[in-house]
Amino acid sequence: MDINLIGVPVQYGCDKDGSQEGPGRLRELGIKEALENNRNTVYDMGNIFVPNILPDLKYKWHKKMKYLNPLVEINKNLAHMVYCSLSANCFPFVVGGDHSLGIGSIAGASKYFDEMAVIWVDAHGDINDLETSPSGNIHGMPLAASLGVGHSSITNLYYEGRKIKPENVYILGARDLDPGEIRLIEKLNINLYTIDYINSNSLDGAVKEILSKLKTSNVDSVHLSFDIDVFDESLVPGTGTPVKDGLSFDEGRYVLDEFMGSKLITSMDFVELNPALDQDNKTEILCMDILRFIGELL
Ligand code: Z70
Ligand code: MN
Ligand code: MN
Ligand code: MN
Repeated sequence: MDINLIGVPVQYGCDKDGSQEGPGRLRELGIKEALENNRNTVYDMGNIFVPNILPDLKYKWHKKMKYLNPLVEINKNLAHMVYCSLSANCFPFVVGGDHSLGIGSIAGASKYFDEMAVIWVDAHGDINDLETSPSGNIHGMPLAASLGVGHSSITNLYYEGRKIKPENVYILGARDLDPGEIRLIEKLNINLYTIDYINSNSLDGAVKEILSKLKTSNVDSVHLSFDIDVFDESLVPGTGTPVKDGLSFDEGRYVLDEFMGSKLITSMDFVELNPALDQDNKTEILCMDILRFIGELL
């Protein structure tokens, strides 16, 4: 398959310096070669343009949502790059950068497909709106925005209206949800597989249930949004918000093996590496191991 590698060197969504170095660092470490093999050709489409905005200006566009207008512009461009990639029969592989880029990748992919599902693999739900967000950081809002909940500049991004239906959303690995996120997940009846659920049932059971629901629903595509903070904090010091009790390396590989191996996945995000926070290159080495594994599955 042909893969379009799309970098989004953005940190405005997490408001923590360093995430913008993710795509560049992963290129230095050979992300293109990691994803490429006999079956795959990787086209490095470069980075989506990210303007330089001084931190003093973060509230210039909205009193709560930080860097709103720059993030809208970046995500609109990303959405179009994802849409054009799919239109040319190329798999969009989007590398962050922080998770605010999920707004653009889901907008672009959902415009191309009729009925898209989203699997959100993350320690967080990223399903806050501007009212429930404790931080004003837009990387905590992409899933809500894609469901049509939140500020209209992000819910109507790239095209008017909601991008995905709640019954087509699957959250896996969550263990740091805000009260407002739990309320919205319950209200919309979103498929939620928390670490608590996984520990009292099984990871295998959760993954198999997601796959069986996907196969029996009428979805024609699945976007996999993978936040590396789903891994346990001990494995990923180089991410903005490490959280305890996360997945082991083997569990992360298992999840990817099952999802990518199912051949249902039609686009993907790989986000939240922050090279500036890494310790002994631990996180970037893990990322490259995971990316080589993904390359074998694509
Ligand atoms: C919190 C918020 C978040 C990632 C932190 C945190 C969100 N729920 N997402 N790190 N990747 O600010 O909305
Ligand atoms: Mn996230
Ligand atoms: Mn659609
Ligand atoms: Mn996260």
